[in-house]
Amino acid sequence: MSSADKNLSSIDLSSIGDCSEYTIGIVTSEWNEGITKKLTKGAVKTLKACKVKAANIIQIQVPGSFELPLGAKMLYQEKSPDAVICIGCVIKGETKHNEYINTSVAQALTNLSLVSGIPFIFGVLTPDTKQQALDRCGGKHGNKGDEAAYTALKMIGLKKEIKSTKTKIGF
Ligand code: DLZ
Repeated sequence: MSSADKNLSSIDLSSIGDCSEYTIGIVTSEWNEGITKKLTKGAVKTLKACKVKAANIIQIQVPGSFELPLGAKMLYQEKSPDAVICIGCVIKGETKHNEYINTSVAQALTNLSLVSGIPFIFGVLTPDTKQQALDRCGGKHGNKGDEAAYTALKMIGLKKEIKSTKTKIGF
């Protein structure tokens, strides 16, 4: 099924375990604020639906998406969360600025995840048009903020599952 036919936020929260002790950081970019606020709202709603306590959701803002990795690193260093969700929206313009920002942020968040061992979630919309962004922050393609939160919780659960498994993995 193509994404045009599917509400991407039809996610099954019943597969998520007990999240009541998780601490989650959310870093939101102020650029395209009308969109990033809706994405953030969706992420918070999903975290709360999975029993993450409001007091354990730490939210900060950065000026633009390019600043997401550093904001996320600062939050990680100061607050030791179980995951950091990074939310932004970089709309394609007349120049290649969007490509530079998106590539840089994706690589930096990948590096942060691998070095730290906790998930830094790429909740950045990279649309060609504002309408495509609106379709993905509570429109016809759901809310990618919900999915970012879901992904964070799934990855924290995976880490706990691997840690608690009694059997040896591999040879
Ligand atoms: C400069 C810029 C432009 C042109 N477009 C966006 C955008 O669509 N979305 C976004 O999140 N940020 C944008 N920025 C700002 C950069 O992310 C960054 O804040 C500045 O280049 C300063 O480092």
